[in-house]
Amino acid sequence: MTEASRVEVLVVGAGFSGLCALHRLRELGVRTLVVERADGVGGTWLVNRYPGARCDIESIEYSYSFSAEIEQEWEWTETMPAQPEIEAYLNFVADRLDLRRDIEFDTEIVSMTFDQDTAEWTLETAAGARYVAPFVVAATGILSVPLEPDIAGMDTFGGTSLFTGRWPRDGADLRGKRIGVIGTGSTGVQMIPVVAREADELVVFQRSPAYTLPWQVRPFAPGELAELKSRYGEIRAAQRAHPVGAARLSAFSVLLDMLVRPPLKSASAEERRRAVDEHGVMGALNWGDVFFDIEANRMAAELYGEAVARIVRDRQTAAALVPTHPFACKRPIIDQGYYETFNRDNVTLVDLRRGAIRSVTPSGIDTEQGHYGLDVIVYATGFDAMTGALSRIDVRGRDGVLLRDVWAAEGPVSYLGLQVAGFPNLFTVQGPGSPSAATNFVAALEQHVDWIVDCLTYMRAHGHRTIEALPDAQTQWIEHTTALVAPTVLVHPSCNSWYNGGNVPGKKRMYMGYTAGLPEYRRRCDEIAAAGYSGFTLG
Ligand code: N01
Repeated sequence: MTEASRVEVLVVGAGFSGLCALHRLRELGVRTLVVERADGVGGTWLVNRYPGARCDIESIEYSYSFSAEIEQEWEWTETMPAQPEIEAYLNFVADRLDLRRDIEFDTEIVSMTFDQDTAEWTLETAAGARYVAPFVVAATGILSVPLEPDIAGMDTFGGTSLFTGRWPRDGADLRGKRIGVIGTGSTGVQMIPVVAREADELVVFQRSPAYTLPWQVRPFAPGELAELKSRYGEIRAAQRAHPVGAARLSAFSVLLDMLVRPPLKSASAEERRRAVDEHGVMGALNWGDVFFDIEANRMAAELYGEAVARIVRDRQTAAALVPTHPFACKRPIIDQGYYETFNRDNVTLVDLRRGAIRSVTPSGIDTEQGHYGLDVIVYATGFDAMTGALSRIDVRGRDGVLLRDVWAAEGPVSYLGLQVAGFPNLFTVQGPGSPSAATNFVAALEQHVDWIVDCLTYMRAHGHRTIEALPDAQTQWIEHTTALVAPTVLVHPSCNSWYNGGNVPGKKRMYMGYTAGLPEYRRRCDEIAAAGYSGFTLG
């Protein structure tokens, strides 16, 4: 057996979270190593390089706040950054902070085992290398495990099969081809307008239509970024105080603003019509009761259908684009010309609710509605979110218990989204039950990393070697996070989203976000730390 490398903290993953953790732990003087499966930094922003990939939070907020120098030196070109720019930004950060010397790339962890006697984790890679560390920070990402469907005949396709979650590094030439896209979540909605412009023919295979709001992304005007940078302190302070960790316009802030809007149910017919006349699909959904009242939500969906029908010329296509699941149960989507794309002559919508996919054939896709000949099939079919990455690793905690078994039996439990009871010294950045994907991911991960760094500082100062979440504290936390969403449509039985595990066959359903906002979450985390880490046992 090969000699194990020993460090104090092993960080798994070199995406946004892992890079931040490495930098902050180094500042603390902790010997830290990052291991990363891919050959570069960036995590999900390295591999999701499909055409149109873009963030839906503004660049100046979807970026690290820990370095004033980096804030000033990096030049964003657009209000909302596209994937290549985010990838370049993370490479810039890695170089600027000289992070690469402590990152081992092409290193895939397949098991992590906690030894109760030595209070250390041993991690093994796919290639058989071993690492031993008292602490592990799982910066494994919340949307890092693509869900690839199990459709009969997928491997028989004679054309090119592409997966948005592992898009070819050098891109794919889609010009002049007949392209089929399966999936109309955020990814599909982003890529469909872009692909339609390149393709000879585009066939969209839609199982669930999306609610999506039109958005204008634009390059910064001359001097605009410099002006924003000149008051970065103020911008960060506003972000910190904002429930979603992004105070400027974002997909989340639009939802938040809706909460304080008047109820749809008491609006007059004239008010409803005017909302759609003046604000289109946005006007249809922009009512305060749609989050809490399923009937109001259904009424909003009806209005939404009217708004879509004003954009999409073909009546059957317009009707097929109207969702039947509750608005807000899935993540808000913003788009650039999505509905207009269906007015193009080279675009066809296949509504799979009228006849499902039977199989992939050597020449295309066979559905109950007919066969579609294709040169390329793109699978934009989502992720095994939040728990997917750690469930694919054999994570063995106390008494050899497997983390994936705990989550399969109990649901995605966690205390604060930072630790799971029975898995001492394993910190999960953006674990289930934390604000993570219900907020600006970067703001949320910085808060997690800060908390972990403070916790390790405290443990050092007090001579503790282990920290472990207590089962009772974990249960109470889950009860709290679950109670927050109980009165909302987020948990309605007709809502199958990755937020509640409903998109993965067999996954135990539980809403995985924390919805009281980042400031409230930070307050609770800080209070727990100030009380000597209540709810944890320190040894
Ligand atoms: O995944 P999704 P995504 N046959 O799960 C369909 C982030 N993100 O990759 O709903 C046919 O939302 C599935 O249909 P259904 C963001 O957090 C952010 O699009 O299961 N269809 C659905 O339409 C987002 O929420 C950005 O009926 C199948 C689609 O595939 C998250 O990533 C951009 C199928 C999956 O939608 C995930 O988005 C992109 C099958 N067998 C992503 N299996 C931005 O920042 C699945 N589907 C803007």
